Formats: sequence, C-alpha cells, structure tokens
Amino acid sequence: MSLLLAMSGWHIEDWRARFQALLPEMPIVTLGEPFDRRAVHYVASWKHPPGSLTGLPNLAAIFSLGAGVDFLFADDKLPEAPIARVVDPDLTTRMSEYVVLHCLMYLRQQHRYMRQQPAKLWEDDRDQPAARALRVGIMGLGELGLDAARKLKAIGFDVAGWSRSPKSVEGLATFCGEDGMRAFLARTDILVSLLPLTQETRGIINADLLDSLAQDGRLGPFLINAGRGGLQVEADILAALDAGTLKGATLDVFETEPLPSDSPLWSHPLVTVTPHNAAMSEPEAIASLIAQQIRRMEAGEPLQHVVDPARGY
Ligand code: NDP
Ligand code: OXD
Repeated sequence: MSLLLAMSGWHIEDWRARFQALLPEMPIVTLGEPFDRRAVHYVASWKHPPGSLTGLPNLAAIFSLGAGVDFLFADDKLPEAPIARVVDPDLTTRMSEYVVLHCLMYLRQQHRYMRQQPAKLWEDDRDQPAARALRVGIMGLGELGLDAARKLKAIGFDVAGWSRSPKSVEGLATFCGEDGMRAFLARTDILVSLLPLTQETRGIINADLLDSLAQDGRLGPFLINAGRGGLQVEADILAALDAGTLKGATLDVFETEPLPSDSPLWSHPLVTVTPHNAAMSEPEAIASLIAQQIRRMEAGEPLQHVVDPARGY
C-alpha cells in the first residue's frame, strides 16, 4: 500500500521526506518515477498534471494539499474516490489576518498616505469613519469566511455574509443564493471574496456584480479577492476602477498565475497585488493532517473534510 505524491511547482522531495517521517511504514512514490499503480491507495495532490491519476485500481482517497479543490475537478480524468481537503486552524488564522489587514488599509485610507509619502505631502482626510460605519460583505461563509467575519466584527466593522445555503450567525447579517445577492451587494462597502471556484462561481466578480455594490457608503466600494482568480473578470474590475464605481481592489488571486508581467493590474494605482499567499500553511502541518487522515482510514474511521463533487467544493 503506497501514497502517491502528485504535484507541480513544489519541491516534491521535501514532501516525500515529510510524509516518510510521518508514515515510516508506507512507501511514498511520485509521478516522476516507476511505481506499482495497483499499490497506490492514497494520492496527495497539488495541481497534478491532468490525466496522470488514471489507472489506480485500489485508490481509496485523494487529498488536496490545499483548502481549494478546483484544480482536482479541472481534471476530467480524475478517478472516482473520496476527496478530502485541508482545513487547518493555522491556515484559517492567516487568511483572517490578510482580510483584516486589507479591510483596515481601506478603512484607514492607508493607500492614500502611501501615495502621498514620496511627494512629502502632509494632508489628512477630514472624513475618518469609524469601523462601524463601513459595511463589509463576505462572499463565502465557510471555514475561512466565518472566521474572518468574526474577527472583523470584533474590530467593529458592520459585517454581512453571503453563502449558497441559508445561515444564522449571531451578530452577522446573512444572505444567500441568487435571491439574496442584490440586497447583500447593495449594503457592501468592502466586498471580500472567499468563495471556492466552481461552475456556479466562475466569473461571478464581473461588471454586473461590481455595479451592484453600494455607492452611498462613507468610503468605497472596494474589492478584496483571496478566493480564486477564476472568480473574477479582470477587465471588468479595471473598467470599474477607471470609471470610479470601484475605488480600490486588493487581489491575491488571478485569472492567470503568476500574474503576467504585461497585466495592467501590476501598475494600476488603485490595485494592490499579492502573489497568492494570503494564507499559506506550514507544509509540516499539512503533511501531518493528511497522515492523520490516512491513519483514520486505516483504522476504519471516516475521512474528514470531504468535498462534494456535485457542488464542486
Ligand atoms: P468552504 O467550503 O468552507 O466554504 C465555502 C463557502 O462558499 C461556503 O459558505 C459556501 O456556501 C459558499 N459558496 C460556495 N458556492 C457558492 C455559491 N454558488 N453561492 C454562494 N455561496 C457559495 O471553503 P473555505 O472557506 O475553506 O475556502 C474558500 C476558498 O478559499 C477555497 O476554496 C480556496 O479557493 C480559497 N483559498 C485561498 C487561499 C489563498 O491563499 N488565497 C488559501 C486557502 C483557500 P455554503 O456554506 O452554503 O455551502
Ligand atoms: C489553498 C490555497 O487552496 O493556498 O489552500 O490557495
């Protein structure tokens, strides 16, 4: 029985060493070497080459090495096996740090002072709203969205959330589905996207959505997307910024990653770019979570954090 590591862009030998230390009894194999396909019971993947997981007749589970699983469903030859993803308190905390940081940057108009400093400009804004005056709307009230919502609320922001199914969360205005979307956007000064990329959510951050954001707030509207690049239509974001209907965008994820050097997003004065690192977990923590999952399965216990292929997340 073996664990197959299938990843691109990461140091696979480091991962092999991590898993080998945690699962000393289990052979750890990689796509780049000959291995017995019938012996593979588990796969740990991050952006494996599509089609490379076929012909594994004894596969019991596929583990995403991240929280997102969209790259798995993008493989139309993905074998049928339960898929589990990373849910890690450390990753969740890091994402909330990112969201809180960038909401505060907008609340305290820090981008403006950063533009002023090279010109030695001593100008303050006479309108310094309190956090309670800014309405934050979080799209995606899952592991990440809920934690960020609670932390923003603790700072004082007026927070609402939008999800697929109805939710009731103390202290939070909640909206759901297409029916709830317009009302949610109409009360949003800072839109935070923490949605998974699915067939339903692809391209959701488009001109229509951006046009529906509040235009009556003390500041904004602003966009923060740390979900997936496929959620956003970058041309529409740029058009809204240039038209003045969107006042700033902080993007951690992009239609194409790494962000191509000729993308106008790099140099737009109202755009903040981060290199898809809003929430990076310690690799040791991820390997340890997956090793625990494998031990659970070997002990006949159910897999945790299983995704639903029909929903795509
Ligand atoms: P969860 O699965 O826990 O939560 C997803 C949320 O999105 C749920 O609230 C779900 O609604 C909602 N949702 C899904 N589809 C729709 C839809 N069509 N309409 C409305 N709401 C919808 O995911 P996580 O919170 O753990 O992670 C979210 C995403 O964050 C990941 O999929 C990944 O893409 C991204 N991510 C980015 C990182 C980065 O560094 N930039 C790091 C880690 C993750 P419901 O509650 O009703 O099911
Ligand atoms: C993830 C990510 O999905 O880092 O974990 O994007």
